Amino acid sequence: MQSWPRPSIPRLVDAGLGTGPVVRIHDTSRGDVVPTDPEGAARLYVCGITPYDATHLGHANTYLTFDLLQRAWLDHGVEVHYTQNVTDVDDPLLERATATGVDWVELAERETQLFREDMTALRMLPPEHYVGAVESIPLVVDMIKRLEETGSVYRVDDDLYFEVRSAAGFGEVSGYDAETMTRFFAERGGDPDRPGKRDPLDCLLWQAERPGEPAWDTELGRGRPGWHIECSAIALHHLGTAFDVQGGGSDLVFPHHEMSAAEAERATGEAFARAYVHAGMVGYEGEKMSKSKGNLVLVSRLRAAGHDPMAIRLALLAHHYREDWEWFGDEIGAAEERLARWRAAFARPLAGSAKVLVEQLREALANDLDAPAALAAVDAWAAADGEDGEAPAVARTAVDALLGVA
Ligand code: 5CA
Ligand code: ZN
Repeated sequence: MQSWPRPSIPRLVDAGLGTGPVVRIHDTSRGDVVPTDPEGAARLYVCGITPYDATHLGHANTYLTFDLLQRAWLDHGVEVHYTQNVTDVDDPLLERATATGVDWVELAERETQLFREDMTALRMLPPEHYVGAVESIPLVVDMIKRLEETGSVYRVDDDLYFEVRSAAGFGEVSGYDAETMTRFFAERGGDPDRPGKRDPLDCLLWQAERPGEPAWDTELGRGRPGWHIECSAIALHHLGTAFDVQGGGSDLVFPHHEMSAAEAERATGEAFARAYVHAGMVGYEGEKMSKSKGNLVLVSRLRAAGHDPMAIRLALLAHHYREDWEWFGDEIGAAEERLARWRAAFARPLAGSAKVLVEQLREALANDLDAPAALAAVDAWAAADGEDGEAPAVARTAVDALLGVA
């Protein structure tokens, strides 16, 4: 699939400012903030959208988290290889297409295009590989065949299931107990009660054709991929094993990231990712913002109402990425006011020391992407008088490079 255009990103090292520190980030699996240690280049996979409705602020918040991570890595001096998927065939997409009388392919294409436009407006770094589930079916089939060779695949009717407990590390991503796993599995697309399964948590790898639903002819028969294997197969193909970070929102901790990791580990005998990073949930009207509930604040609607995408970015950055928080609407006004203050400060002939600001920004980001601390540092710089007598251009460049706010 086509990705979206890459925003310009200045290199602070070229401005004589050296490089940033080692980036530390919270790994759900270890339950702790840990240093990332990319060997040469950092490899990042982030779970992409299921394109049946437009980008909302929850999505934007999750993708912004991994945009910041990439900016911190780039500033540290490592290259980044970034892959993101699009779940362009799945139950909720097909259900929405049927309910609205739209062709499912058209629906997916339209919403994916709107997502690209929203990501471009928000100056999000694009993935190097932006990959759909449909175009990845051959990868999925290959991976299921590898799993079959390990003896951990079985049939229920004509569907194929993975024995999750055949992976030694199953359970280590989330750390959840059996009861929590079962509850989330049932709530988030799983089928714990299906007769014929060996373990309630075993997950669907391949779904045989259902009447009226799309299916593809493959060596596994006519059907379509399950959800978790989609991300395992795409990530392994484009990034290899033991890549640096598997990312997404915290609603993907279990089952999605647990299952993807178990499948990949069983198929390759190696770890899937080195760290699992999860952004908090953005809520609205008292509940998690979600396409299925319809309580959405769309990025495209905020843009159409004339809000500067950089203010949308700032409104999200005001919350630490791991926080669960609720959108009330007045955040955008506060962010616009902050953006105006910053821009006025950048337009001054002389300003405070940019070196101090750059150091504070780098430390804040390297410390588990502490965006609120970074915003506070820019606020303080903008409020200080210009007695250091420096041109504000360096500070502006740093805010652009590290926070993506132009
Ligand atoms: N296609 C799958 C991932 S393979 C999927 O979860 N798609 S999604 O469209 O439902 O979500 C896309 C991304 O946005 C996921 O990383 C998800 O965790 C995140 N996300 C969804 N809702 C919210 C929310 N309310 N707040 C924060 N992040 C969210
Ligand atoms: Zn995924």
